[in-house]
Amino acid sequence: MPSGASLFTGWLVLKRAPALLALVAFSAFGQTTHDVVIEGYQFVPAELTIRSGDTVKWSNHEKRTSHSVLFPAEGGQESERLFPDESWQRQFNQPGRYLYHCGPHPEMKGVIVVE
Ligand SMILES: [Cu+2]
Repeated sequence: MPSGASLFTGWLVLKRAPALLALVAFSAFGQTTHDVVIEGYQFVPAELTIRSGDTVKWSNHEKRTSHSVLFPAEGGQESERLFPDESWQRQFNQPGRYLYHCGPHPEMKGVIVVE
């Protein structure tokens, strides 16, 4: 990889896209938050890929059903029960596949892939 070429490309990005630069800086500090909606007894999206340091926020959009987010591989670590319009968030700092399901409804499954 010729370093001159990548330097040149980087310079172009810096010059042309301050908004993109801001986005990259935002990600570099691990402050990107991704949304997962809980609706119709489903996690949407069921599979989500994020970067190490990112945060995932689960929001319950049901009319009257409460849910939770439970990670069986981590000793059953579970969020508090989320009632309609409540949310819960977790930051992921280690790469891996984090399978989870809803505590009261184990058939509701999801996975967070941390790269
Ligand atoms: Cu549930």
